Amino acid sequence: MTNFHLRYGTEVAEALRERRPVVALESTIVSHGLPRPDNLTVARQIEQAVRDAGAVPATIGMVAGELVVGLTDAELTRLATTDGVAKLSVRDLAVAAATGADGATTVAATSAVAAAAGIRVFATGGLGGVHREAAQTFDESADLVALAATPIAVVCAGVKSILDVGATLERLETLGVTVVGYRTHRFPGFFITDGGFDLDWSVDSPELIADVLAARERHGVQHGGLVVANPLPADEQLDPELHDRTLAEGLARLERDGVTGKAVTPYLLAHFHSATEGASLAVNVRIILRNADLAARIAVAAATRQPDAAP
Ligand code: PSU
Ligand code: MN
Repeated sequence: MTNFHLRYGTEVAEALRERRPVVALESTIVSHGLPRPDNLTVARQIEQAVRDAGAVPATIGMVAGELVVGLTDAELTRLATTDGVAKLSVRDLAVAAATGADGATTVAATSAVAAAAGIRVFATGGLGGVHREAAQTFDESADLVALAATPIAVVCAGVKSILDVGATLERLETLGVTVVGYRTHRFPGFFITDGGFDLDWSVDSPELIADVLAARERHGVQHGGLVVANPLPADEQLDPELHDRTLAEGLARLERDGVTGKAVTPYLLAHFHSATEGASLAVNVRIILRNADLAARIAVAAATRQPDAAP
């Protein structure tokens, strides 16, 4: 029978035992969010960015039914390069384990597994959210309700404009998910620096974000996720005109091809990457690496503010 306990990478297990900084990373971005062969290269670069900033990367995924916190390079390669890797949200984890599947974890599943493993910081690209036709389709990412229930800091560049950004922010508010801008009062729109909506809170340093985590833990008041929205500098964003054109075309094709369910997000991402001839990919990679760096710096600061270090 498959091992149904979490399996930790050697380095991750050691770091967690010694209470050194660890950053969780998701695998859906690798298997379903980025095109091959760049996806594997980028996955390795993300881990390196975490290391360069002084933390240990823990990429989370499922290999032959085993839920792994800290994939080996061979396992990462397997999830990045083989066909038939399942996209796993929280509700899929146990079925995938029991059936011995290979799977990549979304923001929802990665957050839940990371929190169970005692990891407090997670870096990703963009969150899932409320889709544009959600009033008819009810298509809202499980990332939102998972974050409502999971105490972890998620560093991201907001949500992609393939979603309804305003509705996503409203739902995050309803669900009690804290959202802070990193050095901004505007919620970023992933490829574009400004997603068009204001934020209540802006924080200026990794240390201050670590203080937010420490305050939550010491208050002992039950909390869900802390979204740290880290925008790309304006001169590095995707050309807004190209962005708008590509988005309109992608949404039209989605409807034409009748794509629904969990295939929607990967379909739109793939359209961006092919239609912009790599421009969106370069921007995407830059976003993830910046988020990995910031998450690692938060984890480093948080390691000096452990929950049980309080008097
Ligand atoms: N948004 C992105 N890139 C991604 C994803 C979202 O900009 O790769 C992935 C993440 O893993 C996220 C998932 O958790 O898609 C959301 O999928 P859905 O909308 O089906 O919940
Ligand atoms: Mn969906």
